[in-house]
Amino acid sequence: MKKLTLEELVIRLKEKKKTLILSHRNPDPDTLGGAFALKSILEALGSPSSVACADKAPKRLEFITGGASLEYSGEEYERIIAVDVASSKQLGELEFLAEKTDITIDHHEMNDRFSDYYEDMGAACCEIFIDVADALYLTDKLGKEFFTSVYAGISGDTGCFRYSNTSERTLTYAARIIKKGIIDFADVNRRIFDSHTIGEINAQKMTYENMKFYCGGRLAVIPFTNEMKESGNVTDEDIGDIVNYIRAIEGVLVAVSLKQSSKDENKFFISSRANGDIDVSAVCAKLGGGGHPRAAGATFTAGTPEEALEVCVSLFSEAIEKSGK
Ligand SMILES: [Mn+2]
Repeated sequence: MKKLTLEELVIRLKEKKKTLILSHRNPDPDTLGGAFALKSILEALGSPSSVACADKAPKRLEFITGGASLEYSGEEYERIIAVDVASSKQLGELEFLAEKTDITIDHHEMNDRFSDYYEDMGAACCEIFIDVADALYLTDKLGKEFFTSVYAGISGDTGCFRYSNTSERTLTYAARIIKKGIIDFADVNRRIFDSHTIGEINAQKMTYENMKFYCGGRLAVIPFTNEMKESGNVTDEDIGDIVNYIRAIEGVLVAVSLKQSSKDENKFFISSRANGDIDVSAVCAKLGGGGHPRAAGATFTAGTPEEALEVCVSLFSEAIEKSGK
């Protein structure tokens, strides 16, 4: 697996090839924004491109996808590029495409590097596509779709420029985009952060009724079993960013949502967030996952939801106790 420089990446992207772009499972604004930004770039360079993802895009992110289906058609492609995908597992049901992936463009510290890769540990993977467009002298030629996608990814991964990953570069790139005057950035922010379906509101209600606290209130966990999802009429998509709600509770250092898989009752998904200096990606790595120090996830197997909760509580409690916070 070769580490590419920006120059090498740009040379590879210039090759005209029918391209499949992959986003990570449970897609967020950064992976979709990055994938569609890359699609704009490749099409400007004469390469027809499609985006695929194991999961459907949430409705509120259709402004990025344009409502396009992200289902993998099984078609043959001359090149596959993964965007914002930290490990082959993150491809979900499209994991079988990992070994066929030519290039991965990513910003996660913990990355499996399952293909040749270009990485830059910026706040959002989408920051990279401004660098790529600059290097290709395309920045002035790309239109509203490209800049809306990039802005969505940057805003999404920085919590609307509130998280500690926000850098001078993040703000400079956002300012460059806003200065163009061609995107409705307030609308993008509203769609990402201030728009919820009834299902999401039901999931929030269920979260406040069922959240559990450990470590003297420093660890908050919301377990979602299939039984709960069914009784509350809540889908996996509705639970997507529920972890941020318990993260907002005063005194909570680590917030975790633990979701039982609808397809396999022994499979569990963890989504974790840290408020302080606790590395949740190191905890998730112990379960085969990864991510960023303050936002990470993992998928693991357990016999029952109770057992999964125990594993999760013991690992995160240990990390909190060790941190001395
Ligand atoms: Mn990202």
